[in-house]
Amino acid sequence: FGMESELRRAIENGDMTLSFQPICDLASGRITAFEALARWTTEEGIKLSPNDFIPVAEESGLIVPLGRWAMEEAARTLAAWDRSAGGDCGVKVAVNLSAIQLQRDQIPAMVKIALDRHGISGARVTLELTESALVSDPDRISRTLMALKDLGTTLAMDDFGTGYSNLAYLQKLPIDLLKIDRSFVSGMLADRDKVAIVRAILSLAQALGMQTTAEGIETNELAQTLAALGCTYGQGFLYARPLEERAAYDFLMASR
Ligand code: G
Ligand code: G
Ligand code: MN
Ligand code: NA
Repeated sequence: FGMESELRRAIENGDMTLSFQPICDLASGRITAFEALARWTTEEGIKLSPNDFIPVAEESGLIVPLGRWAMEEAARTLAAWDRSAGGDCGVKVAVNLSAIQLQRDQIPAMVKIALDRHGISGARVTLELTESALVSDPDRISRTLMALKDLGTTLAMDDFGTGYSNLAYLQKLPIDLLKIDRSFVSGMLADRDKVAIVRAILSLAQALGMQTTAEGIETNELAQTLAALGCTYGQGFLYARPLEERAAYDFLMASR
């Protein structure tokens, strides 16, 4: 079917790229990581958003090669930034993992191969999972996440609060960080219900010994409020939009 074969080709011929959006320590403003976000420019020059093609990739199973490509490309980019910086460039890279990938691929082996190929330590990588990854076979997911922790990676729960949150289960898994979904963060200064939800997530994270990242920060006031509430990291247009590889590196260097 059309989009499927085009997607397969895009992965092979370089029409798929990664953009990088900075994640900052809210207290210091320092960039601590970049989230790698897939971008597809079709042969007709149309830019497709992951929201358009990730679902297709998941339904067709192409999320497995796409996910491998993204991990590989993220590790390659970090190694290139380190070389440019003449050593550890000082940031992590965050890579999104789809629930379907976790079911269908040998994720720890896949991640290890990409890290080894580019000489990147697992401690430099955050893996962003969604709550939907946790609904299937608890024992299997638990083993997979433990193996990813053994590689030294940080595990983040993406879009937290929007999916199925089995809190008892969340507490048993080696999750390091909750990413508070943008839908709760943006507009929260004018919405007491959103503030209540964000506070509840922050206190849950604290009780479970997890760090937090607020997504969708567009104003300084919001960044300051979230920092005062105890949120660890922030991400959003206030800091930068997702940037191409080179622009992200320049942005990082200019921030130091
Ligand atoms: O970059 P943008 O906001 O358009 O991303 C939309 C969604 O697509 C985000 O929720 C993001 O997590 C997801 N996404 C982006 N890149 C990847 C990827 O490489 N793999 C997976 N599984 N999801 C991705
Ligand atoms: O779900 P996930 O966090 O993986 O998605 C990240 C996406 O959110 C990126 O595609 C990015 O373009 C988008 N995004 C990042 N920061 C902001 C922001 O401050 N405002 C809005 N509206 N979108 C954002
Ligand atoms: Mn994400
Ligand atoms: Na998100």
